[in-house]
Amino acid sequence: MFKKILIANRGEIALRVIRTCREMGIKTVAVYSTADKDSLHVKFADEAVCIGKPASVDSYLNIPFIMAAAEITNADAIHPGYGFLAENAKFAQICAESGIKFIGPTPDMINAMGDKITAKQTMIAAGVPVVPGLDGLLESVEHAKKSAAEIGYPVIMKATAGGGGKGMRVVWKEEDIEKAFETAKTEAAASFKNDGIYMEKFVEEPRHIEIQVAGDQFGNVCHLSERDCSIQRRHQKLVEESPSPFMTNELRERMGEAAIKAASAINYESVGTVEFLVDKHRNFYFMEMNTRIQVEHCVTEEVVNFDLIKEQIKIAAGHKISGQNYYPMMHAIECRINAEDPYADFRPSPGKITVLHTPGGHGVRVDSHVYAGYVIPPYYDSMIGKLITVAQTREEAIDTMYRALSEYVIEGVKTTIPFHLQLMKNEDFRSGNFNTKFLESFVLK
Ligand code: MV4
Repeated sequence: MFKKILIANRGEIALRVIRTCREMGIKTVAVYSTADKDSLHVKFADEAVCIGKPASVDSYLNIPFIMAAAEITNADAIHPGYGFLAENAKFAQICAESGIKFIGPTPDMINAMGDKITAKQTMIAAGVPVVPGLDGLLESVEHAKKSAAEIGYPVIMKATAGGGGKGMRVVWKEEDIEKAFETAKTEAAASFKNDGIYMEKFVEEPRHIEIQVAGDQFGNVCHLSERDCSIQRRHQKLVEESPSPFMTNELRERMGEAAIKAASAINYESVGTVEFLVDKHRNFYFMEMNTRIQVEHCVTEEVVNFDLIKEQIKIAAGHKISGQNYYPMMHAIECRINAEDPYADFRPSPGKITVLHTPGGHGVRVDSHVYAGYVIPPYYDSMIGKLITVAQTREEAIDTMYRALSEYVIEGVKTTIPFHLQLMKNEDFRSGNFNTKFLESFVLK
């Protein structure tokens, strides 16, 4: 087992990793930017190294500074958390070359899923359902028109280097193809330095349901059931839950098997997530695979009663997994508490938390790095923390969530709590009647 892990991240996920390391008897090294010198991840780690200025490119994305911090502290592994360098194949490669274990998949696995056309072709070969569409890049406007006519409108254009929604264009009729093709290409080139675009059928009003998987270094892969992440706004998830209210035992078996096929196709090692679009007829299609631990991993931890970070570290150290799948025994919901003003288009609201009272009690978990007097810096994402509730039924988990949200007191910054309070009382949400378009028509009172 590792003796000392450097956590190349900040905020709640850095704290989350430190907590598990402490339980496992592993020493921890925090890295931090000058903007984060008073952060809890710095205080709770055994050692801490300042790696630069506030801007991410000068600190949490600066590979040479992070590697230097690992070397001077004699860390034998690096946990990347999510975001920042978590899916950076070059970083994983440099770790390997430096003899420091990257706690995650290999660079080849990251690359196999990082390019979306490659990933889709790999999935087709593995027998995982994908959205019908063009196999390869769009070569020209004419090619796009011809492909769309074959696929049938509506179609969607996506960047092969994209993911998470950037550079996508939905096209409903031929006369809009040219403009969509040009803007998608320009946007992809600007965002990803790769202007490759592909096309597939646009699935209307889909749900976003993802399957948590784990694979070890010996070729064993298992799934840990699903999370429903359909409550999103501009590709930012706000609420996640497990099990999905749309799930059936039969669909879970089929999606679980497909997710295992997806991960096995790239000999996946570590914990990861296979994202699917699910239409109203319960047809499901591979969307992308996230080769990292995700923000919403906690809802899975609560329903299968399993520490995913511990498993991730053990797998990186060469531990064999049982190969058995895990099924939800409870219902868990997670609300992301962000320093944003839900009444002003979710505009970021950084600043000092002057008063803080955190909810507790039966069935309540709070994963957060903030405290009274903490200043949320404007340089990073605006997450204050995650509020997770767990109960025997979905209805009880929602009621516990409403109660816990009501107890939360955060003064000094605006938060997404008023949004979540209203959502927990929304009849469509409560009855499980929602998809990824739900928030487009949600009006905050
Ligand atoms: C789609 C789609 C409909 N049809 N692909 C958005 C993020 C990126 N990973 C893929 N996305 C979508 N791909 C086809 N063929 C709809 C979306 C989509 C979406 C997906 C999941 C959650 C929220 C979403 C919001 C808008 C669009």
